Amino acid sequence: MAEPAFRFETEWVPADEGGEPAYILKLTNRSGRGLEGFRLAVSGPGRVDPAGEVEGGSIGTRLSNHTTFLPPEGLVLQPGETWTITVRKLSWQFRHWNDGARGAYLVLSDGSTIDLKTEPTASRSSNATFKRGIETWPVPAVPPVPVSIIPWPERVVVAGQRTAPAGFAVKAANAAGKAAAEAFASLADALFPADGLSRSEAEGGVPVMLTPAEGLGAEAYRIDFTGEAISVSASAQAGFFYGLVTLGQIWRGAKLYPNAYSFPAAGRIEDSPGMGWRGMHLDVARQFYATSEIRRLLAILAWNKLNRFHWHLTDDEAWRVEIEAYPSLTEIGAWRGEGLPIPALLGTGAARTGGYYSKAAVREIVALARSYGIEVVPEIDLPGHSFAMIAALPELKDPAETGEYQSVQGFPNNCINPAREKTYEVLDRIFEELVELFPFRTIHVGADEVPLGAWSGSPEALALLTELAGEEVASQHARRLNVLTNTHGADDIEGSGAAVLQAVFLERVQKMLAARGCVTGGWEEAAHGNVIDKAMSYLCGWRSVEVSASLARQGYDMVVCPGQVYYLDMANSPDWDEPGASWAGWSDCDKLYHFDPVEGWSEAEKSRLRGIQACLWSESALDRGIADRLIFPRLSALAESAWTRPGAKSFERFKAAAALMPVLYGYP
Ligand code: TNX
Repeated sequence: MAEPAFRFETEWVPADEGGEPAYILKLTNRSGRGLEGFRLAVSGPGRVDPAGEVEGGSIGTRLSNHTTFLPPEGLVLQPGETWTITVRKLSWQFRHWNDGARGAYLVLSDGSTIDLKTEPTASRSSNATFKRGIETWPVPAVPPVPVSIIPWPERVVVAGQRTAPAGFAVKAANAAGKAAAEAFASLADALFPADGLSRSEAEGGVPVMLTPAEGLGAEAYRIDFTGEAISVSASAQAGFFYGLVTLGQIWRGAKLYPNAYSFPAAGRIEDSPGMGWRGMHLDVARQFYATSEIRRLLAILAWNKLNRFHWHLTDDEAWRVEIEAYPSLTEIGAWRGEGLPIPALLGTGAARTGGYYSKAAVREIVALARSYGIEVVPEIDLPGHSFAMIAALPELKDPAETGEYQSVQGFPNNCINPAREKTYEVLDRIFEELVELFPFRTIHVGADEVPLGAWSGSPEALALLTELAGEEVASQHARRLNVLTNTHGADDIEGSGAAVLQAVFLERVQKMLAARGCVTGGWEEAAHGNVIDKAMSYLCGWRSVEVSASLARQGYDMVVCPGQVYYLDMANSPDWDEPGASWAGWSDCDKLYHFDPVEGWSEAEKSRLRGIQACLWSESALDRGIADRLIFPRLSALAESAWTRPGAKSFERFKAAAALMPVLYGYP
């Protein structure tokens, strides 16, 4: 193959080299002609924020992590020459191999573009091979328990062993059992298509009787092994389904590792979940995941007995769900690329990329999830994180707004305006369509990371703020305009004008949803102003277990997901060769498994615990090998923390069966 005409390399010089940290970008002209009048566009998770000092060139445009660099005036990059840019004093150091430029291209004077091959950023502190793909533990010769089950059940008393059945022929006695049998067959088929786990008696399937039982919770089940006979008792579809999943897991252990695991000949398993909310959040805004990927993820969640899918559908970078009333949301908001309202962020190249879920796709996903016992909670992130939404619907902004405020991720003026009637009119129509799509009637409205300076240049918002909090607060707020904030993590806005405005907004939004019979979800900042109805809402606590405890004490229902451990985008280790982020910390599977989400909580606080969830924010998930590495096996450790009572957990037992759990891509 011919040498590419341009070579692009980036390097990170960490502080521990003794000097100042620096980010170095080099463009070499390998073509036969001089290059002039061009710009270099780069993006990746790490960003060249306004604090950065650039040598060797200057900044042309910047939007969040997408930066274009201009060469020095009059530069003609001659064949064989290299143009070097050095950036110092960034607010955030790069810490992992996926942080630097992951996509780059040249924009020529006629507007055309040339994609540049972009190798991950090398670090002077590490020459270790970049890690991607899943690392887990091998199944040991002698596991601590004879049956392979994750999450571990409440009570397992099994004895003896029999040759694992060829597969199961599930027999249902009622409608719930029938639905569970069908869902299990489709799950087994989706995850292990060639195993024949679900098969007819004609094909050697061993009958499994689904027996209706009173007195068990909806997700509880009992399995009885008596010689050749296997039965699963439950009171509802979910219980039957989970009983079958447990049987399937035992079967796979015994089949794949017959010397390590066995299929019991006698005994009983009794099981029910410790927590009611066992979830995973997936950010499909920063990276798009096709319906087929979501389908597989749902199957994996079900195999882990997780029952909530928090679908983060919108953010600054994209709007991913079809809304018939406002087609521009997806026409404009679902795509990024050179020359589009949303630039080529997060390592996507010049070409237009992206996507959205049609209503038909959403319906299919929701129905599939339900058959697997999973409720889908859509998130429409408001009033902040709305750059894409505003790009599509500029009427959500005060037309007289001036100046700039910036979000923690470097998006300018990214909050829809709480002082405009139009805002509520638009939201009402969006909610109307969402409520129809998502039968669980729980809609998460975000409320995270509104910048301290939000709406400080909007006369309409300042007038409303004057009305609500007086002139002093409003004029103080106006002074935040054009002041750079959020430079070292999201600012706490409690007590600020932004918090007052956010609170009136949320109060109204929550009422709109409640009027449609919906529970409102929010990130912990939705508690600012204490305005949302606690009986019709829940919060996701992301800062720490302590913050979640204090919100529970105030009476909020809590889903605990602290960034340091339950954010799957945090890297598995602090090392450069490990992909992910580490702004909230890092956490390997061991740490996640042993983490106590209610450490130090009183009994009263615990009564507000709905459960826990893992969150995958997708800025770092630049390729699917990284996504795999971030999700697995940590997702299963979260699942066991949610289902299994703390006293019954065992990391040794978990590790021994972890390799049997299905994964998304299995890429190296
Ligand atoms: C914070 S914590 C966010 C997201 C980012 C994530 C990256 C919270 C509710 N919001 O917007 O994607 O950090 O880890």
